Amino acid sequence: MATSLLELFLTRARQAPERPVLDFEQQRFTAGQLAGHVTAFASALQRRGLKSGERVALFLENSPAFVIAYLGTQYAGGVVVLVNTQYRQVELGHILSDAGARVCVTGAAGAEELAPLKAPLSALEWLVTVESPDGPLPWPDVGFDTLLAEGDAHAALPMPRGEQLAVLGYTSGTTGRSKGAMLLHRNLLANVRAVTEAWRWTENDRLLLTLPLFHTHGLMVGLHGTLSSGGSVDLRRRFAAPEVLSALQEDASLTMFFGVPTMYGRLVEEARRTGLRPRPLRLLVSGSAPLSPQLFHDVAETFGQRILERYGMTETLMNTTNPYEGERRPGTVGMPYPGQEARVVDVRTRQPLPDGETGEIEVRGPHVFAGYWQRPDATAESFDAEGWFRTGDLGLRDGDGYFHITGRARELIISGGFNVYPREVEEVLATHPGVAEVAVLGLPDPDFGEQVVAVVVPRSPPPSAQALADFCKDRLASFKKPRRVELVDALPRNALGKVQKHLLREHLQTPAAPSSVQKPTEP
Ligand code: MCA
Ligand code: AMP
Repeated sequence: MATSLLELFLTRARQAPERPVLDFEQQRFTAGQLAGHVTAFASALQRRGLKSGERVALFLENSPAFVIAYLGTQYAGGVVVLVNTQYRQVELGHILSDAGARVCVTGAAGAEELAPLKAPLSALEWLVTVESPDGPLPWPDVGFDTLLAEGDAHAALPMPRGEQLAVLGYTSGTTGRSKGAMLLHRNLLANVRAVTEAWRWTENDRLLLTLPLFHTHGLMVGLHGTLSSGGSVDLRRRFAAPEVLSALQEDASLTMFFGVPTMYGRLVEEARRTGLRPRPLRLLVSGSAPLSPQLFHDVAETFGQRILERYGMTETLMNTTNPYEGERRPGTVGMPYPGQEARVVDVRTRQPLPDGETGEIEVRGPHVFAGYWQRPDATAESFDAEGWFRTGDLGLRDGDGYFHITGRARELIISGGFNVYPREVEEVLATHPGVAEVAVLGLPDPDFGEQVVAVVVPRSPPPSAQALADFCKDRLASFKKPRRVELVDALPRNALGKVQKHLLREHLQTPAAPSSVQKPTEP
């Protein structure tokens, strides 16, 4: 029995080395070729001194190099640290130093972004660069291909054990700083088994994957499912509605597409605009953010297919899914995957609630992570004595056993499937000289689901919305910048001094738009 997803893939690759597994732009990799590169990468890392349990950050776009470095790091016994490619100085400095990453695999732009962080990133010793950097770097670096050539593609290295740490996924920054969710090899394996079983994923499947690999949806659902089922993936650098629609129309070998609701909204628009219709696929999956029943019906009408919506988290991977066979119910996230549990509890008493009543969703099972990296306090707060994990999502289970997500207990904005923690944006904006006080919140957005809005008490002279958006963009990922800024005289606070964001939200959503609203120029 395999003890890791990696072992499952390497075993499959030995059994059927000629099977195509990965297509990217003009390149095709068979399972045997990919396994050879993974093994070479792993053995080269070990030769260069990487020890078991040491962290290797991937700050990389979708590419075969990402897949090789991801699996190769695990085969070398290392721990992968996933980093969103949009992250800038504030996020990079925090994540790479918190994780104590010793190596970072990145491109030329990534290396340039990292360079000013030489001092705070004291654990970082060397870089692997997939493109030649433009100038000198403050760390020694080795080219990706050179590293592969150093390694032995036939080395027989020890397999990671199930209890060993595989990945740190940074998430949930309620304090403004994200925490590393510790995912063990056995978590990855248990969840991918549950997902592939629930969705009847087989070696005959071919997935069109445009989601970023640095997040759970693309990586631990899309890539893991492909590697463990023996199917193949058509991996794209990024999502673009016209290209996806034409691939779905022309390529009869594709059987599945996974996306966030923003992608489906754009695909429907593109289909209506062009009159093009995709061929029916075996499976369309949506997740990472709520899929509105309206969009579910729009896809059904335009594509003739009922999307399967599922619910997951970085800490737990996939939690619940609508049925593959049986009714896919819009506005719900279905039931727990096989071998996993979910329940709804009262937020105060923590007692389980009857069906139909709203509380916090908790989950338990072999897919649930081992805790937050070096944060025993945060870990203890997130679990109860019986091992139930508090998701921070509010919802209910209906009489037929379908879970519905109705809100969030924690402050979180989900914009186009990317998470934005208001506190992190507030902390950055508060350092702007024109800002006396600031509150950040999410408001509905037709494309991204929610948009980031900043309410600012200005100092004189008041800053422009554009100046504040640019200020954020220089320091944080661009998707976190406010798309709307409102200047106010004071923030509403309760008796304890806490900003009453619900009042701000109501005020901002009233049709008579206040005169002080400013919009940064759209990108
Ligand atoms: C890009 N921009 C955004 C977003 N994406 N702004 C707000 N929200 C966004 N999601 C900004 C960029 O910063 C840029 O601004 C401008 O929009 C255009 O950038 P571009 O790269 O062209 O964006 P895009 O191609 O239009 O991207 C939209 C997208 C993307 C394809 C929907 O956001 C995306 O890939 N989302 C998927 C995220 C995902 O995989 N989430 C799963 C997390 P400027 O020009 O000013 O720089 S895992 C998870 O949630 C759990 C586990 C689960 O259940 O799956
Ligand atoms: P992340 O921290 O990036 O892993 O995001 C996880 C969060 O995304 C969950 O806690 C939910 O709030 C949200 N989420 C994921 N899938 C869905 C879904 N299908 N419907 C609503 N929210 C979702």
